[in-house]
Amino acid sequence: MRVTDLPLELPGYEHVYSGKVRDLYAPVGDDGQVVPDRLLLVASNRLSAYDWMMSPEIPDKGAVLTRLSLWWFDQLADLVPNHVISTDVPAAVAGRAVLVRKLEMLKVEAIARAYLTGGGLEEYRATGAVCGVVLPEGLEDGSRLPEPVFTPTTKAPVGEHDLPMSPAEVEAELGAEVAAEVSRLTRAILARGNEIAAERGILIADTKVEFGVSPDGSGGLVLADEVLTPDSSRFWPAAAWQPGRTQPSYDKQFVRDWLTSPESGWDRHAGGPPPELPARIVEQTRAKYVEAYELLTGERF
Ligand code: PZK
Repeated sequence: MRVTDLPLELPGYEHVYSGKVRDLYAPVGDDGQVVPDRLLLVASNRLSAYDWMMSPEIPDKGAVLTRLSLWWFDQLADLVPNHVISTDVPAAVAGRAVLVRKLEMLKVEAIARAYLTGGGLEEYRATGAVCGVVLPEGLEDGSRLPEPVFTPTTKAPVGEHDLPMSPAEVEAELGAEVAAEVSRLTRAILARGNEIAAERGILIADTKVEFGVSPDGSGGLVLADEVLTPDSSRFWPAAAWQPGRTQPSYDKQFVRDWLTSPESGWDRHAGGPPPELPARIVEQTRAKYVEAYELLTGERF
């Protein structure tokens, strides 16, 4: 978040932490004490591109992503339990916040890839494998993988980049049994996501999920955070999919195209901040988020 943006004052909650696009609050009980086992997860309308926060914000982005994530939790409920308790939240964040169980979060970013691009593509070009999984020859940017591959990373602090973790590092962090379960579930979530999305014109190239466990040690892995949103995943329009080039991004393409066009006047390699987005680009971007929600869920936003 920009240092100029103060956290919201939410009655009955204390601000705990802000990431680039989401904010965490802790509920405060009638006795004035922080409720130890719950958190309020708030999705902002902030958008980042080329590692910069854009201004202005994208209206309704937080609500679209929150509703999409809740819908996916339902679609995945037979695979894994999730952290959601309630959508009864303060009016100031209605529709873009959820009350969740506070978990002990695993210190691994659980990523699975169904299509090859980004860091996975770089590793494949250098070694022929991704995260220990040997892949067929001749794959290109955007190629579909034979099956989803688990490619975990470290959780770096805000502003730093996550680093790939080897299977041995994940086992050292989680133990062999939990590591295997995280891998299996992450791949199953992406496979289920793609089964559903493919019928609706969207490919999900890769996704990052977060798991936690109950602090009392009871029960197994719980799916936390947001799931299968355009912020946690690469969504590609299926109609434009064409291996061998960079695929258009479902949500950020208008922003990226404008920022790199002469009209914006911005040189992203010069180090300075990007200019304000024109209203037209903001509205087109909002419409893409809404379109993804409506296509996937079959419901009007
Ligand atoms: C938790 N994050 C990432 C999210 C941020 C950062 N159920 C949970 N229990 C305990 N911790 C978390 C969760 C969840 N979800 C998630 N960090 C901690 C995150 C939103 C905003 F700034």
